[in-house]
Amino acid sequence: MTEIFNAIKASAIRIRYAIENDDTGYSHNQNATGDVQLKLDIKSDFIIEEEFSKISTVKELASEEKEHVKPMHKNGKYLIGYDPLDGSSLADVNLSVGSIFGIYEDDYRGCNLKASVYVVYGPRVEIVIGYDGRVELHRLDADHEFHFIQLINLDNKGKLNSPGGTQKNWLPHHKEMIESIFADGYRLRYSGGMVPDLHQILLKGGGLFSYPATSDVPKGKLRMTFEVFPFAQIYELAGGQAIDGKQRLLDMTPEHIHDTTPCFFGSNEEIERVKLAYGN
Ligand code: AFP
Repeated sequence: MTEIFNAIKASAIRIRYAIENDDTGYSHNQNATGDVQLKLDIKSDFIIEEEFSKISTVKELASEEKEHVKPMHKNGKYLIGYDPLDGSSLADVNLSVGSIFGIYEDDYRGCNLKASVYVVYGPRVEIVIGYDGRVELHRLDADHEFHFIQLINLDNKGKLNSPGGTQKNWLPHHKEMIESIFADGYRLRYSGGMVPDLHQILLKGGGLFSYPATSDVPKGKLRMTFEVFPFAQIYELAGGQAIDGKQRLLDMTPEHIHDTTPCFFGSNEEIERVKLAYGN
């Protein structure tokens, strides 16, 4: 697993350079979800694939930017689902973006997720690794090396509320829950990039990130394999919870690698409020 983490670190350094120096414009292509791809999406995907191609334990890649899985080494052990540059549309307004990785065995079910990693490309480049029962924060230093900074743990109750989805399309019980959380004094923190938004809640002691079912997008926007399951694992390892409104996200099975799901990530008290609002 260490060589996979090292490949992600090598990719992060190359992607950070691309973000700072390459064209942030749109390509003429669409990904499997129908999003028009940025040149940075394609470049980031290429970098990651190139770094993983050097590792014999990687059996297969499933990228948000590719319709189908890509075989790598037939005797490999791990399947890697990843979003090469999540929130890439924020890069051209100089907001933080990220890369997200789920390292699976056998298939892409939440129960087969063995490790989760995300990279935040912000004022600093940081990597968070959820593995072996803990969540580690590493930071890229001037020597172009990542150094361990701290373990990450969520408080039982937080102060931040990060509500995604088009508000005019929120379902009534969701709207009521979000408003009640703000009425209790929680602070709004939402950039439109799930990586920095979820990273902030983890590092600031907790709260709630939600991207719910809406009247126009009943299955939610965020993808299970590449985005939701890795963050679900990291939030659970940090002492929080991750649900779809009713069930634990990591108990779910995607029918297709690009399947989406409503998702809630947070500290325990906030997730209990979600369960109540969603009729559990
Ligand atoms: P892009 O990758 O298309 O920029 O979308 C980012 C994202 O998938 C995720 O990072 C955000 O949490 C979510 O979309 C924001 O969606 P809204 O723009 O609908 O709030």
